[in-house]
Amino acid sequence: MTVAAPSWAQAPSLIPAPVAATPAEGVFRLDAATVVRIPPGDAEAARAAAYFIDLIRRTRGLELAVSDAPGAGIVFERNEGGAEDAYGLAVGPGGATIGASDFGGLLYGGVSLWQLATAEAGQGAVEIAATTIEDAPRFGWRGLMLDSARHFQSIEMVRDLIDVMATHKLNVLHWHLTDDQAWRLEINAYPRLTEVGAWRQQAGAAGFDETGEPLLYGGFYTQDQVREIVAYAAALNITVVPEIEMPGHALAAVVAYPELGSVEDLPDAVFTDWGVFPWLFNIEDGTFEFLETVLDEVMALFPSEYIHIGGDEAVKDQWEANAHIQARMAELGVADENELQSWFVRRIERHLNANGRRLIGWDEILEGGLAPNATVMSWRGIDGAIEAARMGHDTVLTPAPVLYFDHRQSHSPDESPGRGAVISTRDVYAFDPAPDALTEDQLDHILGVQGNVWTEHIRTEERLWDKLFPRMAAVAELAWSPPHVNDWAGFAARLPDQLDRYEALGVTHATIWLEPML
Ligand code: TNX
Repeated sequence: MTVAAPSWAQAPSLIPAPVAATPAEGVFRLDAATVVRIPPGDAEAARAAAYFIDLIRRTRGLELAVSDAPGAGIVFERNEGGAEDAYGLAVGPGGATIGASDFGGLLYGGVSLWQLATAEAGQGAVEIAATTIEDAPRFGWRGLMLDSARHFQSIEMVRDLIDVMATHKLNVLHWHLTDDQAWRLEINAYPRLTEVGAWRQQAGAAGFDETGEPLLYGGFYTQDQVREIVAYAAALNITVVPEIEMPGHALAAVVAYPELGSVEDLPDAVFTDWGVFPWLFNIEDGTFEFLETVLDEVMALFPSEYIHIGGDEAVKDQWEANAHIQARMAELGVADENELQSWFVRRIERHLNANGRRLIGWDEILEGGLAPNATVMSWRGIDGAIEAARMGHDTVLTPAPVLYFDHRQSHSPDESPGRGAVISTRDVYAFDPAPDALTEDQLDHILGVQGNVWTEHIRTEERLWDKLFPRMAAVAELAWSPPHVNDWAGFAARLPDQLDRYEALGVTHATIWLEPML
């Protein structure tokens, strides 16, 4: 593909920006009479077209007809041999053609055409300048992590988020489902995980109703809801990667089933406070049986290649203080607690691999020796990614604080609560996902880029939207667009249209992002 870097002034209003766009003569008028055409019997093209039609209906109020008969209009067609999720889009006076070899490409071609159709806000018919676009993603992992443990989001919010992710061409929802403060996933074999672990009581008087009964808040996702979400995501080319935290961030599970813990003296309820806590799973066979049973149910629900096992911030004090664990370490011949965590993770990896899945974990899984087939999610900067790639392991970049959406994004006193250090949309955009420290071959181990939204400070869904947008648009461009497109001025020029689209879709977004740009 020849790469003509569009100068930002004349680039089409697409986020993420395409690999190449060439202006052509004329305009295409999209109106209520426009027909969307799909190849007969092509179910994936039908789904991609249905999403396009849905976006047009929601944002321009037009109800477009779909047909599998040849003719003029918007044509979805199949090509042979394109790269994964790649597409071509040709807009001319007579109509538009979207060509791709796979479902992702067809879907994203439709998303791009929808963006061109919404470059001007407003309802009804629209004129789209003729153009030819060739496009393909830079990375295969274009992710967003949602922390549903610290604060619970309704299943409707999760579904809406998936819908908006697809408009950004993002394709991985990493779902943080367990932590010290809650266990959010129904597990049939262990009902107390959600009966006990999904609910919290606020400290002090706020934790009781007027009759003195405890007031609990929280919630969990049933397996039926999860199956629906996974299918909904798959229909938008999004893989849901579940995260089950171990050996640390385990308090909710340990409160529900105290025999899993490493100390006798346990809190009798799930914590309402944030931070790094010492509760770890122990290393008994029964605990591995528990974890493997949980993971079996998880694998049955989530068809993703990767299963995230956490691994972060496991302070080892309880393992150090436990004589039984120390004796077992001597038997196993592991030198210290980091090696014990490595032994733990390897054991879990064998179980996942035996079931045809791959293990991914936070970069602490490097300490004490990386499991043989593990993928590293680098959050403490990018050092973990560099180390992993040099060892020949795959890695995903999600460095704190720059890709951490729990941070405030402005100095405005009106902004909703968040972590102190301000990370603006511009800061996100400035992140370089190709570290100089790596050779070309090592760079191939970078699967992609991900924004993380931790929710300690994000109590309401409205605030969550606000923290996500428009910073998610910047992550989308880092993950999708080739390096030659990276240009803050160009992105900033395309951003107002993106905000109009958010408004048309009913997506709450921050406006204070403009502040650091002025
Ligand atoms: C660190 S990032 C954590 C999370 C917190 C986050 C807050 C990571 C793997 N662990 O438990 O929510 O910081 O920014």
